[in-house]
Amino acid sequence: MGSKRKVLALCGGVGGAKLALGLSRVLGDDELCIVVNTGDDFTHLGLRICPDIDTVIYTLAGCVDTNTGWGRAGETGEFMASLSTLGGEDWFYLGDKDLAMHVERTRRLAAGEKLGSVTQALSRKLGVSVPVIPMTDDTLATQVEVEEDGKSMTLSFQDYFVRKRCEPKLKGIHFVGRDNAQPHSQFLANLQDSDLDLIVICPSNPFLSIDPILALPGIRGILQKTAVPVVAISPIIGGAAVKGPTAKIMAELGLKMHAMTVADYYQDIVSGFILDRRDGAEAEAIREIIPRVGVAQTLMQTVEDKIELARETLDFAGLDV
Ligand code: FO1
Repeated sequence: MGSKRKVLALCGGVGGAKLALGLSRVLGDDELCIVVNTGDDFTHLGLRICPDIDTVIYTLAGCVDTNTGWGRAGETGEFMASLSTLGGEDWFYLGDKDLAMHVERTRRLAAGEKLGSVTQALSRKLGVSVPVIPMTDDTLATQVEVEEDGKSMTLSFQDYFVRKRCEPKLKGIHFVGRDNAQPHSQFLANLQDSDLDLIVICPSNPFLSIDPILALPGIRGILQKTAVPVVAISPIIGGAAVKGPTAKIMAELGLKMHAMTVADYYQDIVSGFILDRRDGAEAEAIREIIPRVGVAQTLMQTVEDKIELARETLDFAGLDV
Protein backbone atom coordinates (compact mmCIF):
# COMPACT_ATOMS: atom_id res chain seq x y z
CA MET A 1 0.00 0.00 0.00
CA GLY A 2 1.25 3.51 -0.82
CA SER A 3 0.71 6.69 1.19
CA LYS A 4 -2.31 7.31 3.36
CA ARG A 5 -5.52 8.21 1.56
CA LYS A 6 -8.34 10.35 2.93
CA VAL A 7 -11.88 9.74 1.73
CA LEU A 8 -15.18 11.29 2.79
CA ALA A 9 -18.32 9.32 1.85
CA LEU A 10 -21.81 10.86 1.79
CA CYS A 11 -24.34 8.15 2.42
CA GLY A 12 -28.04 7.37 2.79
CA GLY A 13 -29.51 4.02 3.77
CA VAL A 14 -29.32 0.58 2.19
CA GLY A 15 -27.50 1.17 -1.16
CA GLY A 16 -25.10 3.70 0.29
CA ALA A 17 -24.30 1.51 3.29
CA LYS A 18 -23.19 -1.29 0.94
CA LEU A 19 -20.54 0.88 -0.69
CA ALA A 20 -19.59 2.28 2.72
CA LEU A 21 -18.88 -1.31 3.81
CA GLY A 22 -16.73 -1.86 0.70
CA LEU A 23 -14.79 1.36 1.36
CA SER A 24 -14.28 0.37 5.00
CA ARG A 25 -12.69 -2.91 3.88
CA VAL A 26 -10.30 -1.18 1.49
CA LEU A 27 -9.38 1.88 3.58
CA GLY A 28 -8.02 2.16 7.11
CA ASP A 29 -10.11 3.61 9.91
CA ASP A 30 -8.12 6.84 9.71
CA GLU A 31 -8.57 7.04 5.93
CA LEU A 32 -12.38 7.04 5.76
CA CYS A 33 -15.17 9.09 7.27
CA ILE A 34 -18.82 8.32 6.54
CA VAL A 35 -21.37 11.14 6.77
CA VAL A 36 -24.95 9.88 6.97
CA ASN A 37 -28.33 11.41 6.10
CA THR A 38 -30.53 12.13 9.11
CA GLY A 39 -33.50 13.59 7.20
CA ASP A 40 -35.39 10.31 7.73
CA ASP A 41 -34.99 10.47 11.52
CA PHE A 42 -38.12 10.74 13.63
CA THR A 43 -39.48 10.28 17.12
CA HIS A 44 -41.77 7.28 17.38
CA LEU A 45 -43.19 5.64 20.53
CA GLY A 46 -41.12 8.19 22.43
CA LEU A 47 -37.90 6.88 20.85
CA ARG A 48 -35.47 8.69 18.58
CA ILE A 49 -35.08 6.56 15.46
CA CYS A 50 -32.25 7.21 12.97
CA PRO A 51 -32.82 4.65 10.19
CA ASP A 52 -29.92 5.53 7.89
CA ILE A 53 -27.38 5.81 10.72
CA ASP A 54 -28.48 2.41 12.05
CA THR A 55 -28.43 0.86 8.57
CA VAL A 56 -24.83 2.04 8.11
CA ILE A 57 -23.76 0.89 11.60
CA TYR A 58 -25.42 -2.54 11.31
CA THR A 59 -24.01 -3.02 7.80
CA LEU A 60 -20.46 -2.16 8.90
CA ALA A 61 -20.85 -4.26 12.05
CA GLY A 62 -21.96 -7.25 9.94
CA CYS A 63 -25.26 -7.60 11.80
CA VAL A 64 -27.70 -6.06 9.30
CA ASP A 65 -30.70 -8.03 8.06
CA THR A 66 -29.53 -8.69 4.51
CA ASN A 67 -33.08 -9.48 3.32
CA THR A 68 -34.46 -6.02 4.08
CA GLY A 69 -31.15 -4.12 4.10
CA TRP A 70 -32.24 -2.41 7.38
CA GLY A 71 -32.79 -3.69 10.92
CA ARG A 72 -30.82 -6.52 12.50
CA ALA A 73 -30.18 -10.06 11.35
CA GLY A 74 -31.74 -12.84 13.42
CA GLU A 75 -34.27 -10.40 14.82
CA THR A 76 -37.22 -11.40 17.02
CA GLY A 77 -40.56 -9.58 17.21
CA GLU A 78 -41.84 -10.13 20.77
CA PHE A 79 -42.09 -6.41 21.51
CA MET A 80 -43.93 -5.67 18.27
CA ALA A 81 -46.36 -8.57 18.76
CA SER A 82 -47.13 -7.47 22.33
CA LEU A 83 -47.56 -3.86 21.23
CA SER A 84 -49.98 -4.98 18.52
CA THR A 85 -52.02 -6.98 21.02
CA LEU A 86 -52.34 -3.86 23.16
CA GLY A 87 -53.60 -1.89 20.14
CA GLY A 88 -50.37 0.15 19.96
CA GLU A 89 -48.83 1.68 16.86
CA ASP A 90 -47.34 -1.22 14.95
CA TRP A 91 -46.92 0.23 11.45
CA PHE A 92 -43.18 0.81 11.94
CA TYR A 93 -41.46 -2.48 12.70
CA LEU A 94 -39.03 -2.35 15.62
CA GLY A 95 -37.37 -5.69 16.24
CA ASP A 96 -36.34 -6.61 19.78
CA LYS A 97 -32.59 -6.21 19.20
CA ASP A 98 -33.02 -3.04 17.16
CA LEU A 99 -35.24 -1.60 19.91
CA ALA A 100 -32.26 -1.54 22.27
CA MET A 101 -30.46 0.83 19.91
CA HIS A 102 -33.34 3.33 19.96
CA VAL A 103 -33.82 3.09 23.74
CA GLU A 104 -30.12 3.70 24.44
CA ARG A 105 -29.86 6.50 21.86
CA THR A 106 -32.95 8.21 23.31
CA ARG A 107 -31.60 7.91 26.86
CA ARG A 108 -28.27 9.46 25.90
CA LEU A 109 -29.90 12.29 23.91
CA ALA A 110 -32.25 13.03 26.82
CA ALA A 111 -29.19 13.24 29.09
CA GLY A 112 -27.87 16.03 26.82
CA GLU A 113 -25.42 14.16 24.59
CA LYS A 114 -25.26 15.21 20.92
CA LEU A 115 -26.31 12.81 18.17
CA GLY A 116 -22.75 12.61 16.79
CA SER A 117 -21.30 11.55 20.11
CA VAL A 118 -24.13 9.05 20.71
CA THR A 119 -23.61 7.60 17.23
CA GLN A 120 -19.88 7.22 17.78
CA ALA A 121 -20.40 5.54 21.17
CA LEU A 122 -23.03 3.09 19.91
CA SER A 123 -21.13 2.21 16.74
CA ARG A 124 -17.97 1.53 18.78
CA LYS A 125 -19.97 -0.79 21.07
CA LEU A 126 -21.00 -2.77 17.98
CA GLY A 127 -17.37 -3.01 16.87
CA VAL A 128 -17.42 -0.33 14.15
CA SER A 129 -14.14 1.57 14.26
CA VAL A 130 -14.50 3.76 11.16
CA PRO A 131 -16.07 7.16 12.00
CA VAL A 132 -19.81 7.26 11.22
CA ILE A 133 -21.05 10.84 11.57
CA PRO A 134 -24.60 12.18 11.32
CA MET A 135 -24.75 15.01 8.76
CA THR A 136 -25.87 17.29 11.60
CA ASP A 137 -26.44 17.21 15.35
CA ASP A 138 -29.48 19.42 14.72
CA THR A 139 -32.87 18.54 13.27
CA LEU A 140 -33.43 18.62 9.52
CA ALA A 141 -36.55 16.61 8.77
CA THR A 142 -37.57 15.41 5.32
CA GLN A 143 -41.25 16.09 4.59
CA VAL A 144 -43.19 15.30 1.46
CA GLU A 145 -46.10 17.00 -0.26
CA VAL A 146 -48.48 14.35 -1.55
CA GLU A 147 -51.86 14.01 -3.16
CA GLU A 148 -54.25 11.34 -1.93
CA ASP A 149 -57.89 10.98 -3.07
CA GLY A 150 -57.64 14.40 -4.71
CA LYS A 151 -56.47 16.05 -1.48
CA SER A 152 -53.05 17.62 -0.96
CA MET A 153 -51.27 17.02 2.31
CA THR A 154 -47.89 17.18 3.99
CA LEU A 155 -46.46 14.01 5.51
CA SER A 156 -43.35 13.29 7.51
CA PHE A 157 -40.94 11.02 5.67
CA GLN A 158 -41.65 7.76 7.53
CA ASP A 159 -45.40 8.41 7.46
CA TYR A 160 -45.15 8.53 3.68
CA PHE A 161 -42.49 5.86 3.20
CA VAL A 162 -43.57 3.18 5.66
CA ARG A 163 -47.08 3.92 7.00
CA LYS A 164 -48.49 4.82 3.59
CA ARG A 165 -46.05 2.61 1.63
CA CYS A 166 -45.31 5.51 -0.79
CA GLU A 167 -48.84 5.07 -2.19
CA PRO A 168 -49.93 8.76 -2.25
CA LYS A 169 -48.71 10.65 -5.31
CA LEU A 170 -45.53 12.56 -4.50
CA LYS A 171 -45.64 16.25 -5.45
CA GLY A 172 -42.61 17.65 -3.67
CA ILE A 173 -39.93 17.17 -1.02
CA HIS A 174 -38.98 19.68 1.70
CA PHE A 175 -36.32 19.72 4.37
CA VAL A 176 -37.72 21.34 7.47
CA GLY A 177 -35.06 23.12 9.53
CA ARG A 178 -32.60 23.30 6.61
CA ASP A 179 -31.63 26.92 7.31
CA ASN A 180 -30.84 26.40 10.97
CA ALA A 181 -29.28 22.93 11.00
CA GLN A 182 -25.48 23.20 11.07
CA PRO A 183 -23.39 20.56 9.30
CA HIS A 184 -21.67 18.36 11.88
CA SER A 185 -18.31 19.86 12.92
CA GLN A 186 -16.43 16.69 11.89
CA PHE A 187 -18.19 16.77 8.51
CA LEU A 188 -17.00 20.37 7.95
CA ALA A 189 -13.52 19.58 9.27
CA ASN A 190 -13.21 16.70 6.79
CA LEU A 191 -14.44 18.87 3.90
CA GLN A 192 -11.87 21.54 4.79
CA ASP A 193 -9.00 19.10 5.44
CA SER A 194 -6.17 19.94 3.05
CA ASP A 195 -5.25 16.23 3.02
CA LEU A 196 -8.68 15.15 1.73
CA ASP A 197 -8.23 13.11 -1.48
CA LEU A 198 -11.76 12.22 -2.49
CA ILE A 199 -15.44 12.81 -1.73
CA VAL A 200 -17.69 9.89 -2.69
CA ILE A 201 -21.43 10.29 -3.13
CA CYS A 202 -22.66 6.75 -2.44
CA PRO A 203 -25.37 5.12 -4.61
CA SER A 204 -28.26 6.27 -2.42
CA ASN A 205 -31.46 7.94 -3.59
CA PRO A 206 -30.30 11.41 -4.73
CA PHE A 207 -33.58 13.15 -3.89
CA LEU A 208 -34.43 11.51 -0.56
CA SER A 209 -31.07 10.49 0.90
CA ILE A 210 -28.33 12.73 -0.53
CA ASP A 211 -30.29 15.96 -1.04
CA PRO A 212 -30.87 16.46 2.72
CA ILE A 213 -27.06 16.43 3.18
CA LEU A 214 -26.63 18.92 0.31
CA ALA A 215 -29.41 21.09 1.78
CA LEU A 216 -27.38 21.87 4.92
CA PRO A 217 -26.16 25.48 4.89
CA GLY A 218 -22.91 25.84 2.94
CA ILE A 219 -22.48 22.23 1.84
CA ARG A 220 -23.54 22.56 -1.79
CA GLY A 221 -21.32 25.66 -2.17
CA ILE A 222 -18.29 23.85 -0.69
CA LEU A 223 -18.79 20.90 -3.06
CA GLN A 224 -19.19 23.24 -6.04
CA LYS A 225 -15.91 25.01 -5.26
CA THR A 226 -13.68 22.27 -3.86
CA ALA A 227 -10.54 21.23 -5.72
CA VAL A 228 -10.97 17.71 -4.27
CA PRO A 229 -12.49 15.20 -6.73
CA VAL A 230 -16.16 14.52 -6.02
CA VAL A 231 -17.34 11.21 -7.49
CA ALA A 232 -20.97 10.06 -7.47
CA ILE A 233 -22.03 6.47 -8.09
CA SER A 234 -25.37 6.13 -9.86
CA PRO A 235 -28.00 4.21 -7.86
CA ILE A 236 -29.73 3.26 -11.13
CA ILE A 237 -28.95 -0.11 -12.68
CA GLY A 238 -30.20 -0.99 -16.13
CA GLY A 239 -32.70 1.89 -16.12
CA ALA A 240 -34.24 0.65 -12.85
CA ALA A 241 -33.79 1.03 -9.10
CA VAL A 242 -32.22 -1.91 -7.27
CA LYS A 243 -35.02 -2.01 -4.72
CA GLY A 244 -37.72 0.16 -3.23
CA PRO A 245 -39.94 2.90 -4.56
CA THR A 246 -37.33 5.04 -6.36
CA ALA A 247 -38.88 4.36 -9.78
CA LYS A 248 -42.36 5.44 -8.64
CA ILE A 249 -40.97 8.50 -6.87
CA MET A 250 -38.92 9.59 -9.88
CA ALA A 251 -41.86 9.13 -12.25
CA GLU A 252 -44.07 11.24 -9.99
CA LEU A 253 -41.43 13.96 -9.86
CA GLY A 254 -41.44 13.91 -13.67
CA LEU A 255 -37.97 12.37 -13.92
CA LYS A 256 -36.83 9.59 -16.24
CA MET A 257 -35.20 6.48 -14.72
CA HIS A 258 -31.91 7.04 -16.43
CA ALA A 259 -28.37 7.40 -15.07
CA MET A 260 -28.40 10.70 -16.98
CA THR A 261 -31.13 12.04 -14.66
CA VAL A 262 -28.86 11.44 -11.66
CA ALA A 263 -25.81 12.81 -13.49
CA ASP A 264 -27.78 15.92 -14.43
CA TYR A 265 -28.87 16.36 -10.84
CA TYR A 266 -25.29 16.18 -9.53
CA GLN A 267 -23.51 17.93 -12.40
CA ASP A 268 -22.77 21.16 -10.52
CA ILE A 269 -21.11 19.38 -7.59
CA VAL A 270 -19.28 16.36 -9.05
CA SER A 271 -16.16 16.03 -11.19
CA GLY A 272 -16.63 12.31 -11.77
CA PHE A 273 -19.56 9.94 -12.23
CA ILE A 274 -19.68 6.13 -12.23
CA LEU A 275 -22.60 4.36 -13.82
CA ASP A 276 -23.46 0.72 -14.16
CA ARG A 277 -22.27 -1.32 -17.15
CA ARG A 278 -25.89 -1.93 -18.11
CA ASP A 279 -26.36 1.81 -18.56
CA GLY A 280 -23.01 2.17 -20.37
CA ALA A 281 -24.68 3.51 -23.52
CA GLU A 282 -25.40 6.72 -21.59
CA ALA A 283 -21.72 7.33 -20.74
CA GLU A 284 -20.99 9.45 -23.79
CA ALA A 285 -23.92 11.80 -23.23
CA ILE A 286 -23.00 12.14 -19.53
CA ARG A 287 -19.43 13.08 -20.53
CA GLU A 288 -20.91 16.22 -22.08
CA ILE A 289 -21.93 17.46 -18.62
CA ILE A 290 -19.42 15.77 -16.24
CA PRO A 291 -15.70 15.71 -17.14
CA ARG A 292 -14.92 12.14 -16.07
CA VAL A 293 -17.29 9.20 -16.46
CA GLY A 294 -16.57 5.59 -15.53
CA VAL A 295 -18.50 2.39 -16.04
CA ALA A 296 -18.51 -0.38 -13.42
CA GLN A 297 -20.45 -3.31 -12.02
CA THR A 298 -22.46 -1.40 -9.39
CA LEU A 299 -24.87 -4.12 -8.22
CA MET A 300 -23.52 -5.09 -4.79
CA GLN A 301 -24.85 -8.48 -3.76
CA THR A 302 -21.84 -9.99 -2.05
CA VAL A 303 -19.16 -8.46 0.19
CA GLU A 304 -16.72 -9.02 -2.69
CA ASP A 305 -18.97 -6.90 -4.98
CA LYS A 306 -18.90 -4.10 -2.39
CA ILE A 307 -15.11 -4.25 -2.05
CA GLU A 308 -14.69 -4.36 -5.82
CA LEU A 309 -16.87 -1.26 -6.38
CA ALA A 310 -14.97 0.53 -3.60
CA ARG A 311 -11.66 -0.36 -5.29
CA GLU A 312 -12.93 0.76 -8.69
CA THR A 313 -14.13 4.06 -7.22
CA LEU A 314 -10.75 4.79 -5.60
CA ASP A 315 -8.91 3.72 -8.73
CA PHE A 316 -11.18 5.92 -10.89
CA ALA A 317 -10.21 8.86 -8.66
CA GLY A 318 -6.53 8.04 -9.07
CA LEU A 319 -5.95 6.82 -5.51
CA ASP A 320 -3.67 3.89 -4.65
CA VAL A 321 -5.60 0.66 -4.19
N1 FO1 B 1 -38.86 0.23 6.44
C1 FO1 B 1 -40.05 -0.31 6.15
O1 FO1 B 1 -40.40 -0.37 4.97
N2 FO1 B 1 -40.90 -0.76 7.15
C2 FO1 B 1 -40.56 -0.72 8.47
O2 FO1 B 1 -41.36 -1.12 9.32
C3 FO1 B 1 -39.27 -0.20 8.80
C4 FO1 B 1 -38.81 -0.17 10.10
C5 FO1 B 1 -37.51 0.28 10.36
C6 FO1 B 1 -37.00 0.24 11.66
C7 FO1 B 1 -35.72 0.67 11.93
C8 FO1 B 1 -34.91 1.15 10.88
O3 FO1 B 1 -33.66 1.55 11.14
C9 FO1 B 1 -35.38 1.18 9.58
C10 FO1 B 1 -36.69 0.75 9.30
N3 FO1 B 1 -37.20 0.78 8.01
C11 FO1 B 1 -38.43 0.28 7.73
C12 FO1 B 1 -36.39 1.33 6.92
C13 FO1 B 1 -36.52 2.83 6.78
O4 FO1 B 1 -37.79 3.32 6.93
C14 FO1 B 1 -36.09 3.29 5.38
O5 FO1 B 1 -35.41 2.31 4.69
C15 FO1 B 1 -35.19 4.47 5.39
O6 FO1 B 1 -35.62 5.51 6.18
C16 FO1 B 1 -34.92 4.97 3.96
O7 FO1 B 1 -33.56 5.13 3.83
